[in-house]
Amino acid sequence: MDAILYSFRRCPYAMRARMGLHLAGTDYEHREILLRDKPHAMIEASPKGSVPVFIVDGTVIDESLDIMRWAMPDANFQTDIIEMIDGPFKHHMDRYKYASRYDPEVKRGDVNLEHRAKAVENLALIEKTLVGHAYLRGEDMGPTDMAAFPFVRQFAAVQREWWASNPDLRRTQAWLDTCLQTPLFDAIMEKHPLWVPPS
Ligand SMILES: N[C@@H](CCC(=O)N[C@@H](CS)C(=O)NCC(=O)O)C(=O)O
Repeated sequence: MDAILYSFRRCPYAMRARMGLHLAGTDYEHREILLRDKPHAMIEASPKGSVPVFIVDGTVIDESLDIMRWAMPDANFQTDIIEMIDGPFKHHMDRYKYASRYDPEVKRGDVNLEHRAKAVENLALIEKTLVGHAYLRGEDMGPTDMAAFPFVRQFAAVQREWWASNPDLRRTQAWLDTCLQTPLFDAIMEKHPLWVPPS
């Protein structure tokens, strides 16, 4: 099998893809890229220009969930959670974290607390799902945990003290900490040098 992954270390979509591929024991060439300087070879394979892009035996898979499905064909995703994370949660997180990109009146670096509150409302689904167990579907990390926690990690990192002290998200906080401490997460956060295309 001949496989290549274009990836960016801190991208939550790329993280979920790397977790799937790692668990499946897939042997692939890791090509670390910069979002502001995407290699031609990646754009040629996937003109939409987002990471991750996985190319396996000539087939291009350029959606993170599809890469997870390729790596874990038996994975049974909790679709209500995935849709919340990729839909409204991501929407509100971006507007909370990067408020100035969405409103010219806002100073760079300022956050939007209305969008933060909406994102917290979205996370109530995770908080509720975690009642009685450490992960979203029991005592073992599953595909939905892997697909979701990189985004919650990004959200938590915007205002760490606020996140850690929020009484409405106690189970989600503990779940995130547990996910971050897994050997799987360590493995996929290994640093790679930037890929230099052959000249
Ligand atoms: N729906 C895509 C979204 C991937 C995505 O948006 N990745 C971001 C990085 S986290 C990206 O590459 N954005 C393009 C850019 O910033 O130029 C997937 O699930 O793979």
